[in-house]
Amino acid sequence: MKYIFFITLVVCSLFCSGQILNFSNFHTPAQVDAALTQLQTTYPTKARVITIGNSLGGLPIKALKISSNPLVNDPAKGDVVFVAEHHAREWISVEVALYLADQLLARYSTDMALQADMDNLQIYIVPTVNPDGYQYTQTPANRMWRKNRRNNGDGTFGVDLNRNWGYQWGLSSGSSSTTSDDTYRGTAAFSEPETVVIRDFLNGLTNLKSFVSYHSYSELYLRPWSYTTSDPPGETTLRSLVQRNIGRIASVHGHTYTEEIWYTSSGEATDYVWQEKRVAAFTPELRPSSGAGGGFAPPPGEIIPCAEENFPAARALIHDAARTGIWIKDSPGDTGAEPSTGAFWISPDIWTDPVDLVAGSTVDLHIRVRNNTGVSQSNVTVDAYFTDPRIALEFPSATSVLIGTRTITVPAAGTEIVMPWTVPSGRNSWGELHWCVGVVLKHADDMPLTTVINRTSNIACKNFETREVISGAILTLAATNFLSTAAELQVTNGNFKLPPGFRYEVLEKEIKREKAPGAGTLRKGKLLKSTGILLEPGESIQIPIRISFDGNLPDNSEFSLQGNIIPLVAGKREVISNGYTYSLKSRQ
Ligand code: 0X9
Ligand code: ZN
Repeated sequence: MKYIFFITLVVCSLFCSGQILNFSNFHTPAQVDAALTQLQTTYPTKARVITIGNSLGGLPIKALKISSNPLVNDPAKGDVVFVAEHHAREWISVEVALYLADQLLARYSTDMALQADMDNLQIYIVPTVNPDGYQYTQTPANRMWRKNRRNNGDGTFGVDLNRNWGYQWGLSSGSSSTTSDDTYRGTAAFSEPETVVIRDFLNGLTNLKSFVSYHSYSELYLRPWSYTTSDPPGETTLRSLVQRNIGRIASVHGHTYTEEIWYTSSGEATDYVWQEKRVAAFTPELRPSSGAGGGFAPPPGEIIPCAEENFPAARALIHDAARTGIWIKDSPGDTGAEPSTGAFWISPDIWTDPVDLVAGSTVDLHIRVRNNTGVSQSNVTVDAYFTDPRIALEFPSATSVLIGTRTITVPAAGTEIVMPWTVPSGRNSWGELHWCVGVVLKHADDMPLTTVINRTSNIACKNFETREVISGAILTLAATNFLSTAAELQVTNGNFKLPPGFRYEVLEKEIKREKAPGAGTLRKGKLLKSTGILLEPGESIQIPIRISFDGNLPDNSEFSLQGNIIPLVAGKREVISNGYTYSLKSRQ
């Protein structure tokens, strides 16, 4: 009877949850090694244990590579990296990493959406960044050790590996130079083999998409920057990922992780990754929420619920890294593959109507949103920005300006949206009339993991030349007399009341006239008066008009120059009909 019960349990663990590893207690270092080997043995075609380097004490730093062909590096696939236990005492981070590996492998064969995502990726899971420290904390007296086991040569031990990374290393506000301190940063950036191993491993990947560094505790979901409370470039992109992931975590057991931490840390892992790679890099601080829940040593019963709630957030990042469902072209030849190749500032999916961009005028900005998921996708956010491309080609950035945001449903065939854009006045930082419009597409299930345009199918940009309206600017009014009779062209200010201080002047001496091919004999045009010009049939004219105004035009003041073509009785200045009018408008 006992025997049958045992078999039932085994069958259920294999076929019900698919879980292979045992999470009833924290894994010792030897058990972590055994667990990785067990996953490789169970899934030989999907999982491979690789040693990516050694700790200071000579212990291997291992990664489990999960991929449809783990023995081969496939540069076409995206790389996603999860690491845990920079800090020795943060044992639950090891468990969350192992559980993630176990579940990804277990679900691969039955969850077709996950399988499709995993087939596009190489996922690397490093459960113990700091094996020396992890080993050290196995002795109960050392359970609260945080750092690695560097002999600092002054009777103290340990460098805080999460203060040893090379971006903004050494700031006294976020790390310590005192060797005995828990946040001792080391003698130099990357002085420690453990941070070097992870850094070099990341540098060796061809297509890094995202990086997660698990810590505990407090139930937070942190993003860069860590060294400062200022926002990083790409803040909006990172924040929407954080909020989406927090939502996923909360949906499992109702634990709402928060976004903010109350102190700064410099030389932190995800700061380096965001700065150097511009790929989504997060520091989840796992269970418990406070010291009352056990702090760094929560009861083992917390392992499974903590790992369960963090799985969907990791799963979502994996989906973002693998899919190009909602997308926009970087260039005419872009197929949606990441990264796109060639020029990435010429998106055919971003254009304006009219094409002519007079500074301060409001034009229609058109955006084509593509969908290759085969089904309609709702709640897709489209954010459009413009920016000075000589400062940063990043959307958003500290210098980009939001043009508009729309939340739309994208049918399977894709869609086109239009929003008004007030063309920037003035010149960029290089003195050019040259601006870039960037579009960011976000869907809860398909987010950009980077702000690097050609590395995500969710972001595209297009460079535009503008025309400045400044006092003294010359606009050209062009007209052709398509009538079979001579006509008079009059230039007026239409029905608009010109803003105070605004003037225009027709530059009569610079008028250019030409006969259209096939039109009748060209007679030298005669100026009837300063704004009335005789046009023969088929004759075209370009009239330069200098506009000027005192000071700045008030916001949104409109002016319009109107050309009226009035057919005349041959040889006489006698109006036949009202003719037609057209106009040149702007707004500032
Ligand atoms: O201090 C740390 O290194 C992390 N907290 S812990 O309690 N696990 O030591 C926080 C790192 C902060 N990171 C970001 N804000 N990205
Ligand atoms: Zn930590």
